[in-house]
Amino acid sequence: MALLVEKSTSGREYKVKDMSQADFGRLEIELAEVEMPGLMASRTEFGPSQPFRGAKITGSLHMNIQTAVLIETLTALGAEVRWCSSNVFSTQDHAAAAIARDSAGVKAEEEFAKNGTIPDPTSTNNVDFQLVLTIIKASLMTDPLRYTKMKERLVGVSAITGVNRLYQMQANGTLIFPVININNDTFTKKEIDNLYGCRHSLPYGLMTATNFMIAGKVVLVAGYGDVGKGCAASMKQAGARVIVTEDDPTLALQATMEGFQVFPLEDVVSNVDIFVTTTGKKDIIMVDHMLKMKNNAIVCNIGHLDNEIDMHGLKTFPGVKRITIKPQTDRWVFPDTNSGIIVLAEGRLMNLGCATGHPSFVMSCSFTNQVIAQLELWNERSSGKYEKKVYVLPKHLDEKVAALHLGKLGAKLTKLTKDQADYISVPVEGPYKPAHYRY
Ligand code: NAD
Ligand code: 9W1
Repeated sequence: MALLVEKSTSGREYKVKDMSQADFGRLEIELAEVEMPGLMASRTEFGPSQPFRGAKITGSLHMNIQTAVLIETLTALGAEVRWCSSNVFSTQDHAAAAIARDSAGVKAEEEFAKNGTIPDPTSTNNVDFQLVLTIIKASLMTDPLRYTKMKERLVGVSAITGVNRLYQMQANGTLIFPVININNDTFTKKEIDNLYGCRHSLPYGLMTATNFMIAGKVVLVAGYGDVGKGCAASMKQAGARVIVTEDDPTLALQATMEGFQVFPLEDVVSNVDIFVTTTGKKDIIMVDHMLKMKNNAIVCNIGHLDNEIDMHGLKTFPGVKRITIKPQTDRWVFPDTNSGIIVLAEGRLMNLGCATGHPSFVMSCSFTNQVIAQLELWNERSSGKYEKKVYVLPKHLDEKVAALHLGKLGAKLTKLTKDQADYISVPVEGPYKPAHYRY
């Protein structure tokens, strides 16, 4: 495969699919900017002092419109940025083109995204690029420490996925840089992304896939954590009768107090019109359940990867027929009954497969955490504050990210007097922790 790396007028290298989409990308970036107030407020607050002057920031994340606004926030604060798409399917070519043209080195080539390896130099017919690849390969053979040295210059990493692996590296002493982890211990990630992101994109995905009526139907939401709460809330609002499944009695109680019924899947499987999994666990809806479902029941997952729905059991069920209505919407028909179910996004996250993921406002909350974590790591690079460990974002920065999003929504905070602030009527520590602290 030919891999042609080009250079923009300012000398940045890029590889994108279609440079002619840059103007379209710019227009959608401008729409997203207004919806990403935390990122824009960061530009206003930090831009003038150029805190990232001299910093080289490199990222790997879905190269889409929201990420483009993140990249341009980092450059607005003085950083030199290079980006690599993390996934071929999530790359938006117009976003990549606008970034390559205007802001940052971007490599959205499929080869690296697919395999995570440096391509074989002979795989390209671009002589310059062959040379670069050959040099990298050769230096890896003769000087394997080269990249270790590079890593030692690293100031730090802000991470949102792969966090378990980073904790393992910390435990066995192989972590060679500080990490700030923006995960489910961060309120403005967990509560906004998981709850409100999914409350928004579950109905969007369902309507895009089939546009079946939701009002009056029976929807089962498996799991009543934050994702489940968002899903149950939007289905209720759309007029569905919602059943929740839970194994945690506190959350089961909470679901009932919100007016939802709580039953095990087995008890209700033949009465449900739409199944949504949100548990983060595996093997939630198995092929034996599917056999008992109503004709054209919708089965989808908005929880963890593709582990919640038994796609293997379905695919290998003797005599089952798959009818692809359109990409991401399949009707699976069982042989004896001729009754079928509709599986969305092949059992993977339906809000990404059948909808366009979280809205910009939601991503603004997550990404503002990234900016603040990067600033913290860079500002403290010589103070010794951050050792080669994994840190969570301190609460005051979480609060700062939330505060940066209030203005756009017309909200104004109450200020406590010093007296009020010092007055403590309830103990702050207790055995109870909200669900998201139990990870
Ligand atoms: P959470 O831990 O708050 O909630 C999961 C809930 O499922 C818990 O309350 C748990 O008791 C319950 N549960 C576990 N096993 C169950 C089972 N077999 N039956 C019924 N209930 C069960 O987690 P969360 O924040 O709600 O996230 C859930 C999953 O969604 C995670 O894997 C997360 O990574 C993913 N997620 C997806 C998106 C998206 O856009 N699709 C966004 C954020 C998070
Ligand atoms: N993230 N910009 C796929 C996204 C994969 C993805 C994932 C989002 C966004 C949940 C973040 C097919 C963007 C991202 C577009 C896309 C996520 C996993 C976003 C929702 C979370 C495992 N998790 N997210 N927008 N892929 O919507 O960055 O198109």
